Amino acid sequence: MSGRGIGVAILDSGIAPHPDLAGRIVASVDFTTGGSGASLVPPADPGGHGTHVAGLVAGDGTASGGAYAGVAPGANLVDVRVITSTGATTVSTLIAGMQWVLANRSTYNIRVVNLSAGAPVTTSYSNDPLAAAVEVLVFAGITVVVSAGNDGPKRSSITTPGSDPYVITVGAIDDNGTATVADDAIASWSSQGPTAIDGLAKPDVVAPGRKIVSLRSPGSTLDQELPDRVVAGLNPLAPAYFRLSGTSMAAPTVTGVVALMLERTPTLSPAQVKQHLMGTAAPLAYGSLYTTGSGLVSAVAAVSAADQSAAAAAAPVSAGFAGDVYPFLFGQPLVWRDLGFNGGVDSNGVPWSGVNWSDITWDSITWANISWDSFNWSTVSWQDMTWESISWEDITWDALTIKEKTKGRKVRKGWEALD
Ligand SMILES: [Ca+2]
Repeated sequence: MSGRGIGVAILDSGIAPHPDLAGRIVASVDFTTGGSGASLVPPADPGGHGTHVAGLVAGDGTASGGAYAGVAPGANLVDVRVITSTGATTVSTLIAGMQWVLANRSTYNIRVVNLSAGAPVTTSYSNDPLAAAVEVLVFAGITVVVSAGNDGPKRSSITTPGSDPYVITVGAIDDNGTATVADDAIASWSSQGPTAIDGLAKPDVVAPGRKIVSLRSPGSTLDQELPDRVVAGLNPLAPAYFRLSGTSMAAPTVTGVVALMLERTPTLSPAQVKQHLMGTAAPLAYGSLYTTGSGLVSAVAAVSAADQSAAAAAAPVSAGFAGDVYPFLFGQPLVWRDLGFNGGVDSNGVPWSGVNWSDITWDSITWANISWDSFNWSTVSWQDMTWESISWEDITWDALTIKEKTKGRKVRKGWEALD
């Protein structure tokens, strides 16, 4: 189990060539230069952030004798460069990257996206263009993993699109550099729920995110700004690793676990992936629903749970779609955390185990019949989604028009040097 055959899109600052990723960066595109970004470019990471993230997902430890390997060392990486060398990006750049992922998901078998970035929540997720964009990917069958943000310990500091209910939002713990959980603690800067405005329970899960060693991009911005973070591998004359802290580092660990789950059980829908991850996460003695969510992700338990559900996962694909849209079907967020939630029944009194997702329709629409690629979102009134009431600028994405509040709106100003 290594994630072999699974395509993982890294929406970040790029991925630098590295011995630990040899032959597995299957495509690179760059949206940071203002062009269409549709053409392939050589792999590179002027920022240094995306390479670190990519290594946590899929590094194989070649340059460290296996000491610093990622979670899914056989997975293929798709480098979607949407963050500049200084760590900045815009809503429209991120959305352009996601659109490319949607259009090219079959070519590279992209099953999971890692987005270690976010912006402050300024509106309900139902009006938020980044949330809309990640939902399009989820509804297309792509699991989206997002960092919670580094704005803790302030309450309600989860960033968007981590604030979206369909993505898997990952907070960080400090594992104190040891394998035992006895000395673990919440990372103070890990963003906390409930989400601003909507009040949703987030993060969904946590993973280690403090002082994490992964791949170095020599000469990149982070490499130059934080020379004390360089870590040697087998060759001390050419240090191949780098130490960083943040929920940016926690999310790709979960993304790697998702790749393993999908290798084992390729039919899993994003909703099933999320259910298994949250259902098998280890509850923590510290933290709370709003700091650590369902708890610490357990790769072995999550992959095992996914495997056991193989028969269920073979059900028609509409089952997954219906699960994804559950909150809109029944008017409340689906809480995956505990199947005993709400007395073990859904809001209609139906036991969770008895819900036959494939029978669910919404306004007489069978989800299986919808092609999300060509779906005309402009005809949908979805939870009072009133794009027009906000002063967005148009971003055309196939049939979906997403409006951006101001042209060039910054999602993030740059990286912080957390420790
Ligand atoms: Ca520990």
